[in-house]
Amino acid sequence: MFRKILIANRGEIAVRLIRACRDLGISPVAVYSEADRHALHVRLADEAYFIGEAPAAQSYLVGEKIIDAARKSGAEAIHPGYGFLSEREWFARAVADAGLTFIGPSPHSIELMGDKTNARVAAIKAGAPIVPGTTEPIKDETGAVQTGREIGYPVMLKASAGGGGKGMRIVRNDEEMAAAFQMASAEAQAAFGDASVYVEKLIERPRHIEIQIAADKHGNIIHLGERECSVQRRHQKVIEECPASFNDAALRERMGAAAIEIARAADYFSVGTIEFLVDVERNFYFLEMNTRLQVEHPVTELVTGVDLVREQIRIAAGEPLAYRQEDIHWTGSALECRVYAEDPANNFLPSPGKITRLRTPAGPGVRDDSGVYEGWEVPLFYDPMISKLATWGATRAEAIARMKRALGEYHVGGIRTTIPFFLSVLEDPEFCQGDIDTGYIARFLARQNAIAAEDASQEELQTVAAIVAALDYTQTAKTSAQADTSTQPSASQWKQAGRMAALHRR
Ligand code: MV4
Repeated sequence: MFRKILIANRGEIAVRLIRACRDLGISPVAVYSEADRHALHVRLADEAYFIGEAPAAQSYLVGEKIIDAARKSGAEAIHPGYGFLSEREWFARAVADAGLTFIGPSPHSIELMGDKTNARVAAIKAGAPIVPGTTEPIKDETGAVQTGREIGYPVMLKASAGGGGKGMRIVRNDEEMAAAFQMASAEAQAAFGDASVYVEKLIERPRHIEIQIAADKHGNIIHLGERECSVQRRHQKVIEECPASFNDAALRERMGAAAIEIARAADYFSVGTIEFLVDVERNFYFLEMNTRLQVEHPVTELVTGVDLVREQIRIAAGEPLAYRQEDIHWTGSALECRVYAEDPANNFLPSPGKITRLRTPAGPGVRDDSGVYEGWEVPLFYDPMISKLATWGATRAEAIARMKRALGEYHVGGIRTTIPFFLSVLEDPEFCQGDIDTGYIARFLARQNAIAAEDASQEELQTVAAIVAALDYTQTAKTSAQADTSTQPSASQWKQAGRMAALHRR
């Protein structure tokens, strides 16, 4: 086993990796940029190396600086976390060339799965279902129309080099195809430097379900069940859960088996995730593979009891998996909310700044993977996620109730966070019934906006009523004074006048 590991990341995931190192008796080494001098991960590590200016392109994305820091510290391995260098095949190769161990899969697996059409070919080889469509890029508009007809509309154009929704276009008929093909190609070229586009059948109202796998360097592969990640906003996951509320043991078994075969076809070792779309009839289709530890791994850990980071480190060190498939059991239900320094009342605008007060939730079934502390300033240079709040319950309803309890305890002063947004989602009957798909959040926000607009027009009406009533009261008072009677305004008139005063204070 390694004696020292360099952690090539920041924020909550760096803290999570440091904790795994401690549990294994390994000394954790941090790296930090100018903006992270006082960050939590730097404080918790045994040593920390400065790697450059705040922009990630000058620090966390510079492989050479990170490998230099590893050499200086005497670390034997580098953990990339997620994002940054985690899925750069050249970095995995450079780490190996420096005589160090990359805690992740081989450069070959990263490269293979990085290309979506290659990944589809690997899935076919594995005998796994893929979304009907092409495994070769489309040549021109004529080819696009022909393919659209063959597959049957509606279809989706996707960038071969893509992911994350860029270069994607829905096409519903021949007439739309030519323009959509041009747009998708141009977008793919701009975003990935590769204009290749392929075609898939459009899956309407799909769920995003992913299978966690773990594979060692001795050919053993297991799956750890699914996570439901359908609750997304603009291709960013917001709430994840394990298990998926619609799932059952039989479907989990089939999806797990498909995921294992796909991992085998990619000669995969390390932990990894196979993404699927699941349609309304519960058919599942391979989408892509993520060749890294994922943000949402804690929900799987809470339900299976497996420490995925520990397994990932053990695998990198060449040890066999500590579990056989029959050792994996799923108990209860877990949810995760990604808490962001963003203002949900202002279209999720980033809200960096100093955390002046911090009270974090705890108690039965609560896990808070945080990267911040009171008095620290959230920098504007990186992803503004400040913590991942996860809860476990014997049932999904209990996990939801505990999440509400935990969010209620959570107080972050000085910056805006997405905590109030989560509280409103957890009150939504559709969410609570598990009635979710990848379009859920867009529909939820549209509904909320409609309610807000209705409230605003109601308030306007009340304001007009208040002005009319107040004018009427002034008239009445004058008349009363003249008539020398002791007319008192009614309680409701006071309320209206109060509303008018409030209007003037705005
Ligand atoms: C799809 C799809 C429907 N049909 N493919 C979006 C990101 C990219 N990785 C895959 N995506 C989708 N591919 C077919 N053939 C719907 C989506 C999709 C989506 C997928 C997963 C999570 C959220 C999503 C939100 C919108 C669309």
